[in-house]
Amino acid sequence: MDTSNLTVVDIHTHMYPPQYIKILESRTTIPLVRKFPQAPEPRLILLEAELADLEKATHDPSAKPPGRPLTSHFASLDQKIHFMDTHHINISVISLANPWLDFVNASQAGAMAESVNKDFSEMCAKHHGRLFFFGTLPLTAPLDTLQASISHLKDLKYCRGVILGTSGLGKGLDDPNLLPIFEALAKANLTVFLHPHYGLPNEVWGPRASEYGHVLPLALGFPMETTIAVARMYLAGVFDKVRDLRMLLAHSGGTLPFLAGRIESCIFHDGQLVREGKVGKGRRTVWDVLKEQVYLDAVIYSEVGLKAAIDASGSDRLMFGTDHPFFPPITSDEQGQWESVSLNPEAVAKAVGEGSAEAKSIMGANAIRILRLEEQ
Ligand code: 5CU
Repeated sequence: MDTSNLTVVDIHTHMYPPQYIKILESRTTIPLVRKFPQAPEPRLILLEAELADLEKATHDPSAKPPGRPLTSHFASLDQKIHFMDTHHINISVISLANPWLDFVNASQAGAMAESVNKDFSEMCAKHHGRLFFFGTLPLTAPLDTLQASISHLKDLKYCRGVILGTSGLGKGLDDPNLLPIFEALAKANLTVFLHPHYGLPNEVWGPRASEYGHVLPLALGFPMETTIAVARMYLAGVFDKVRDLRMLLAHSGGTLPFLAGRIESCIFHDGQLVREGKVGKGRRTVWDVLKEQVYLDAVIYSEVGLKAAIDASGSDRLMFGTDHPFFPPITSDEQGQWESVSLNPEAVAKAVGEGSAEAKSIMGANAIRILRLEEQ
């Protein structure tokens, strides 16, 4: 798609501030950054599915390097701006990449969140009007620290929401103890960008998993994790209890647009739920929640998935993203065009027509309206 005449907004784009990278360098368990003799750049090891490769490479210098190269794209602001310019991206809403502060102990999480959020604020201020951010929450900290962090984020000029993983306070997003947090976020008008990290248990990938690179955990584990997290929230009634909660789901909602019909059917055919009176008239269905409280990114790389997302939530609720700095080109120059970026505008053009009003909305206008990117 020719994007040169469009306002393009990237709402799914990550960074690790340099001080966060330092913490990863000091760690011995994942997430961590480590150098290996067999690789020119330090390696960033994030996922449980990378543990077997980490173990092998630690003991065998000829084994393939684990994880992914930690290139300058992960921590350099200049590099982010260069990437935006190269891909004609006018505005980016940046967020800390996974696993955020999920591994930080309770006593340090509050201060670390404050410092990471300050780093993001300062990056945005350096590029006023081009950068906004989703803040990071200290989820392992006591509840009052967490509430204080939301109050802090609410007043930060460039903050438009928070990025959240699926573990919540440790028990998932259907945990009743998380309700006051969702209420506070909704009251503060902060959109929750829900992003996966944990995937599915390693056993699911089978004994030959290491032959398949990152494909299974990233292509299937991540979307299933998001789908399960939102389904649990729905079944626990979180969306009804917090009607002003707005969730932006990564990767076009995982598989939720495709599976919503099946989830619905399983609900009204479930004897237990029917007996408990949970399937009565007036119930808001998964479809209702998808159209009223959910936004989806357009990071799905094909018009087939994108059309399902549009059918489920509406083209006025979809927003373009890149997932930078993940998925760099393997064989061409990282400073040039990334195929992982061009696939998504191509999917938008195929799904709704190049130059159409819907394409304009998905590529940028929706994000400007939903995330108030004209307010500065
Ligand atoms: O390549 C990966 O592992 C990832 C990741 O960890 N997080 C993300 O947002 N995209 C890809």
